[in-house]
Amino acid sequence: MGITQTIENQSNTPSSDEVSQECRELLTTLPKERGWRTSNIYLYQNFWCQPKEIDAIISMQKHYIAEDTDIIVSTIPKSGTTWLKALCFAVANRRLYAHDSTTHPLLTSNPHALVPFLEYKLFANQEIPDMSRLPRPHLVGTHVPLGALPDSVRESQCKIVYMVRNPFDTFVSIWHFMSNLRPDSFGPLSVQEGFDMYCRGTIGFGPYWDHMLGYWHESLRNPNKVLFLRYEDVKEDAGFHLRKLADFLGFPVSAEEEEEGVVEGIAKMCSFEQMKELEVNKKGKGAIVDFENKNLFRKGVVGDWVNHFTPEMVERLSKIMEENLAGSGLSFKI
Ligand code: PAP
Repeated sequence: MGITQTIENQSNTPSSDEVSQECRELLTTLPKERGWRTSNIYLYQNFWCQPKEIDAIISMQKHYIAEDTDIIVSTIPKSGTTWLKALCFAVANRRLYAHDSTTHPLLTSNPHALVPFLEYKLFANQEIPDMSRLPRPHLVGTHVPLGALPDSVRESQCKIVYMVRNPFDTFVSIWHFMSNLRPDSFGPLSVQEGFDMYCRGTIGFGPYWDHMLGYWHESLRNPNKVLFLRYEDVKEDAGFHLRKLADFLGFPVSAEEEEEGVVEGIAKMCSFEQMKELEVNKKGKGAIVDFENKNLFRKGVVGDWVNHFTPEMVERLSKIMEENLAGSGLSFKI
């Protein structure tokens, strides 16, 4: 990251070994804005993205063919991706790996390593993975808006599990994350600056209101295709939502599993408190890209925004959400 980042900083365009020729040419035609972690982000197919991600997304759009049994875990960054991946992996693989097994993969691997991102891992760095070599059902992650996923996602029977989070907490989480991972040469990012970019939607995969509305509307139209979960609801009653997830994925919880406490066991294994303390999540790195996994575990609570927002920030973001979500039926309790 270090060297290519420096090149990018200097030239304000990605270096030739970082993205494909096709992507480099495309970038010259796209609207651009200042980025949080890269010099620029670009508006590709109506969402904002970093150059390397655009390159991988182009490849994913061409080469990923969703199968009927695939499970796609989708989120806006910092909406509970790590948690949702853990829950989906544990539920979908519970017959292979018992939640109370001392060798459960979630005890030694970060969820992002078990449910790889299409755009950061599988199709990154101009690689085309041989999906047939991955264990089935394929569990993959993405931050890409619904409309930009390949047609096979809509045309196949594959399932999409989406998690949304209150945008106030999501901003706080993104700001902390970006402040930790931003290259030193960029200088610190003030809350005001980050908040302004967030409100304008110029963050990776933003504007987030379009992102959430895309999946929201599809979940209403086609509830067997998209399961729409809220971070706050799952926090409040993980058991209820785990049962819902198991039903949705086609592996309902049996009476025997209920007796064995499987649901409670999975909820506990995937809880913030347990996952944060695992060696792989304290010391490991590289589960998504080349940063320490500990950056994915901060507070894991609902409502931390009250410690960071001024009344002006509350007013501005509330207005944006009201305007953009009006009439959709999607709203957030603040
Ligand atoms: P990503 O999009 O980069 O993968 P993501 O996992 O969505 O990140 O977001 C991290 C947030 O989820 C952090 O929130 P915070 O900054 O408000 O604390 C992180 O603490 C939280 N998180 C991670 N794991 C869990 C978990 N098991 N349960 C609940 N929240 C979690």
